[in-house]
Amino acid sequence: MIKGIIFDLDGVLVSTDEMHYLAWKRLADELQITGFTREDNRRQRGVSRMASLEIVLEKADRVYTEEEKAELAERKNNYYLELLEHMDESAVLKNVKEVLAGLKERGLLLAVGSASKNAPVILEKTGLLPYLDKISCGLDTTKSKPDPEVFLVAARKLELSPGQCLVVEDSAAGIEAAAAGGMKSLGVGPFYRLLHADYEAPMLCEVQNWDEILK
Ligand code: B16
Ligand code: MG
Repeated sequence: MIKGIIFDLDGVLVSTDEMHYLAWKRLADELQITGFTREDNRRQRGVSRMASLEIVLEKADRVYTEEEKAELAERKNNYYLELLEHMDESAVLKNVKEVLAGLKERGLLLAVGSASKNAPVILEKTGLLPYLDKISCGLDTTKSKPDPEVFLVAARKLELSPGQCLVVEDSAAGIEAAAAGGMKSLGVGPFYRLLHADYEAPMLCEVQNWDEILK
């Protein structure tokens, strides 16, 4: 029986994907990388900052040193943080707070399992913190999805076994990570049909079969 739910953040609870895209695009433009597209950005969903940078640099016409890559990742993050400054509760996806409150009422433990090192800031700015029992994010982990580390850390913080947890994700890397960690998954978001999750819905607020999913 499911006792805890681990939610990915970007694309599941809040909409930050456009801000990530704009920040990476600004960096790509500065590097005169012309072929960076929204399709490339789709592949960046759920993967770490450094892995996302590698996707941008696939189309570069030169090789970058590790030192240069660290600077580029930091530069992108600064652009992203500039965009986050304007973030507020309006970034929360439709009816997410109501869904979280309903799940809490059922007695479930709720956590975030996000690759983002900015997860605590985002949760604070959007008013989502009070709805969550624990946070596991890029600050707690060294391996990025599809490695299950971020979800295993979340389960440990909730004091549950992986089999007692459900992961809600919008990325292929995240669904793979859930399976690798021995957790059932619910795929949501624009690509939900492509994710091969155990359960699926276009958005969190459109999930109809919670009884079946949580049994
Ligand atoms: P940061 P999630 C992920 O968050 C994003 O989907 C992904 O695009 C981003 O590269 C990653 O966080 C790292 O974010 O640069 O803020 O540390 O979907 O796992 O909540
Ligand atoms: Mg995501």
